[in-house]
Amino acid sequence: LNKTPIVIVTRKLPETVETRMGELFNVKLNDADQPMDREALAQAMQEADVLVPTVTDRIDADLIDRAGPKLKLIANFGNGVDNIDVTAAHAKGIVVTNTPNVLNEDTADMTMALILATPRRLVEGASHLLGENEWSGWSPTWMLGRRIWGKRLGIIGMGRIGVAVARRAKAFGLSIHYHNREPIDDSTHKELDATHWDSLDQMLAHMDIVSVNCPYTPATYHLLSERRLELLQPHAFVVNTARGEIIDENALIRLLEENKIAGAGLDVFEGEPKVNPRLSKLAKDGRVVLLPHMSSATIEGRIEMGEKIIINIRMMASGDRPPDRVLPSMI
Ligand code: 8YV
Repeated sequence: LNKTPIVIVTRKLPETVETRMGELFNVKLNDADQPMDREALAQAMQEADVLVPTVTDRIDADLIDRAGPKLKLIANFGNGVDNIDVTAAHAKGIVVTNTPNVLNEDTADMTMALILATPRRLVEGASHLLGENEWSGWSPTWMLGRRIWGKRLGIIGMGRIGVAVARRAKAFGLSIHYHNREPIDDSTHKELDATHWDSLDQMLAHMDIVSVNCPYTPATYHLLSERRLELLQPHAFVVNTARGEIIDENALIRLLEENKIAGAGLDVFEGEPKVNPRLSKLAKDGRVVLLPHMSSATIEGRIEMGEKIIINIRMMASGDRPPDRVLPSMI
C-alpha cells in the first residue's frame, strides 16, 4: 500500500472522520448517504487501494473476484464482518479489518435498555402520552409489566459485548447465565458469578430473558431455530442486538402471536431495513420493542470507529500489520 492510498468510503461518515481521512489519504467519499449499488461497488473495488464498506454493503466472493489488483485492504466500518466474504478476500491476498471494542459499551447499553424496556412496557407506556393524552388515570392494574430484578438472563455469546451486558445486568439484580463455545475465565469475571451452560437448549428452557450477543457466521445462522425457540417458557423475553439472521424471525413471530413467549426487544431484523409487518403489529400491541439497528449509534462511537479505520490503513501503508485484522480462522 502506498503512503497516500486511494480510499473509497461507501457511506457518509461523521464529518470529523471524513475530514481526518481527507488529510491523510486520497479519499473518495460517497455524499449520497445511500448504499452504493452493486456495480458502483464493483467499480470502487477496481479503483481503490482501500475500500471502507459498512454493514449495508454485501462484499461477496463474486465482487472480491472482480476486484482490481490494487485493492489491498477492506477496512470494514463495523464490528461484525458478516457482510464480507473474509475467506474469499484472504484467498485473494486482500486484508480485512474491523472496528472491535469501541462499540462494546454502547451496544451493551442499548441491550440493557431493551432488557428493561420490553418487560416493563416502557415504549408502550410512553406512547400513551404522545400527542393526544390518552391517559385516563392511574389504576392498580394498569400497565403492569414483568419484574426484571431477581430474574435469569441467558446471554448467547459471552464475548466482549456479552460481558459488558452481563456487568450491567448484574447491577440490575439479574443472575447471569451464558452459552459460549468456551467458558469464560472465571477468575477475570468473578464479580459476574456467571453460570456457563454447555447446552444452549438447556439454558433456553430455564431463562426469563435471553439476549443474543454472538457474531453472525454460517454456524450461527438461525441458531435460535424454531425448535430452540419452542424451548423458551411462556414468560420469557428475547432481546437481539446482534444480527437478525441469528433468530428464525418467522418462528419468533409465530410464538409471540400464539403467546408462547412473552415479548421481544429487537434492534436487528432478517432482511433489514425491511421489517416484517407482523412485527410492527406486535409492536403496536406492546408485545415487542423494535429499534432500527441503532445499538452502536453514538457520535462518540462512530468517531472512534473512524479512528480505528484510520489506524488500520496507516499501519498497512507503513508496512506494518493492521491491528484489527480479521482472519478466516477467527470466524
Ligand atoms: C453498525 C454493527 O451499525 O458494527 C456492527 O457490527 O452492526 C453496528 O455497530 C454498523 O457496523 C455500521 O457499519
